[in-house]
Amino acid sequence: MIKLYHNDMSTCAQKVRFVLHEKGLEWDSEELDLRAGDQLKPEFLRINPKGLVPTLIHDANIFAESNIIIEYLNDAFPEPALLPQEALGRARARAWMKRLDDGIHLEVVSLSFGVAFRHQLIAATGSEAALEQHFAKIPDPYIQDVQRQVVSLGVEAPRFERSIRAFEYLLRDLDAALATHQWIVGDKLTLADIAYAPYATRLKHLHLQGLWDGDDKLNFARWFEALQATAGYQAGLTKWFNPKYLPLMDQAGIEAWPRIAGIVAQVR
Ligand SMILES: N[C@@H](CCC(=O)N[C@@H](CS)C(=O)NCC(=O)O)C(=O)O
Repeated sequence: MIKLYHNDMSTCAQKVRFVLHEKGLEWDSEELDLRAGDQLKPEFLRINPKGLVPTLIHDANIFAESNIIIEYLNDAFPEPALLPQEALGRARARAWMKRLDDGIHLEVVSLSFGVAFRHQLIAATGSEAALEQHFAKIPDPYIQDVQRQVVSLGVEAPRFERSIRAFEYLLRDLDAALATHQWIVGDKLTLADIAYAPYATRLKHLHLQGLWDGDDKLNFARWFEALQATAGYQAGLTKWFNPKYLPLMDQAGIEAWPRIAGIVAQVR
């Protein structure tokens, strides 16, 4: 039996649901409301002391960390294979996935909260003191630090500028990788494509298509179109898009774009 603790719009949960679909697996859903702080309640912290989704339980074993979870699912349920058979392709896919854990994930937290989710969090907590109490309860010190910086200052936070630069460099590298093959590490969809799907999607939801709309990232644009058309993307991501979040994200992104375009112009 597989049970997934997740959230509809969580980037890390999106990739796990994508893989569950690709593998044709049945799973039980435990959805957490992250703005209401479900992830910080003692009953969930007993399952994942970091207070993060996704968390997966399979045969009474608990797995945290989305990249570990999707590799586990790929090993435990080998068909269809979502990593190349040969060593080089596997290493390349893992290198791309590691880049998410090494920094890009924190940058997407910075981007999402700096542009949009800060408005929800400020409204949900209601006062500076309650907001600070919320931050102090986040067990992961890196996520706590990023949220604290960008929730108060939004797109003007110094931390925010770094996030935009990181995404500009990432999209450049992805575009170069995609120049010679259809998917990130070859001509078959792999865990690398699935792991990056939520990050491209988050940029789109934040109305930041300007990051790749020009002539310089056509390979990335083609890859993202193809990815969105897959059944796994629709089952793992589209089906779960929260209609209450999308207008806020879109509108906040439109308002943030002039500041973001200014940062991008400095590094292009
Ligand atoms: N490195 C972790 C990151 C997990 C993570 O940051 N999850 C977010 C949702 S994408 C979360 O649970 N956030 C809780 C919060 O916002 O307090 C992974 O890849 O699973």
